[in-house]
Amino acid sequence: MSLIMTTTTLKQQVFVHHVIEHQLPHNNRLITTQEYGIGQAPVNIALSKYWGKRDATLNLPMNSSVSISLPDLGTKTTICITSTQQDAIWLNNELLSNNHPFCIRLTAFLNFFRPPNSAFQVHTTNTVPTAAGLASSASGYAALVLALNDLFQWQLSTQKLSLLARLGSGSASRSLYSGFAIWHRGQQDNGLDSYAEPIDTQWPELCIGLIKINVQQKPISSTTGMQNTVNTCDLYQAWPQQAEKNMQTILEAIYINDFEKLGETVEHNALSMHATMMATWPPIVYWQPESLAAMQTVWLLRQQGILVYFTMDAGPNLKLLFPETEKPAIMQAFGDIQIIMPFNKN
Ligand code: 2P0
Repeated sequence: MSLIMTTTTLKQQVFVHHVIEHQLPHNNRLITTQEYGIGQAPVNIALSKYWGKRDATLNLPMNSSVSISLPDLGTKTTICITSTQQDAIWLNNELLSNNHPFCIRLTAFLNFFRPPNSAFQVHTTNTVPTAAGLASSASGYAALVLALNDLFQWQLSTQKLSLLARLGSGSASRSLYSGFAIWHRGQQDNGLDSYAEPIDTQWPELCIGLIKINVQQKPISSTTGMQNTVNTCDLYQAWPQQAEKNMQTILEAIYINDFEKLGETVEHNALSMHATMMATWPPIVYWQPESLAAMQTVWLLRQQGILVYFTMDAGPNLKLLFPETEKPAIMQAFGDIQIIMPFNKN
């Protein structure tokens, strides 16, 4: 067991070393830092999903994925170095105990960058209203990596920051960018070619609607859930190929602003991912009765000629996609909805 743990850690350390190269702290090298570092990053919603790892140690995905970031919803993090014994981590202005799962995961990540005999003080605040029911590990690790880059003055490229964020949480690789982003699956075992890049196109009419069903902690984490799916779901064999195909279609739709093509593929992709979750053993069902009711409302609206589609992640909440022209109809059908226009600057 300890041998496995050691090998695992080494593999990650080698990865980090390759990404940061000479900027990493060494025992006999003076580390220059700013007094503190700041980072801010948006949440992102996958249009074509990441579900399953080809390497769980380095968070290397089975398939590429495409996302849209939501401006103004995300995480802001400040970090500094202290001479105390242990890291001190504040989440939304609350000091967490060191055995809190959030701290354990964060501290393990910070170990890759820790100067000798030092601890970090981290203040992280989610600008995602909890009511929106959006996951924040993606924006969280992206903001943390940006804050570390600022603290240590690494001056890394965004592509390299995306690699580091991915090590913290796969979907964080996409949260370094505004607008659309593509996270490349990569081919190499060392993980150096699995990073996200921005897609240089805008879609000003595109609206994302957040429908809150339930914001309680999910029954099973994405990390565990996707590993169980890979290990026990026979349907999963078809997933990586479908996901790559869906992603190509979504990219085409984005480039030519074909809303129907985008919506159909996004919704099909999400439901296919949820089918693999349900066919996992023990089963993973993130849906609640209200999730299905909201889906049925979407399907009914489409029958009435309204252009609206949904996507869902590892939770019961729906995210709607629709063009601006459908806003009044959507607001009428779903009272409690938060609408975001990712490319609308006001
Ligand atoms: C996504 N999800 O593409 C998919 C859709 C959830 C469903 O990325 O283990 O929190 O930290 O790499 O990134 C959630 O997975 O998992 C996720 P880890 P992560 O957005």
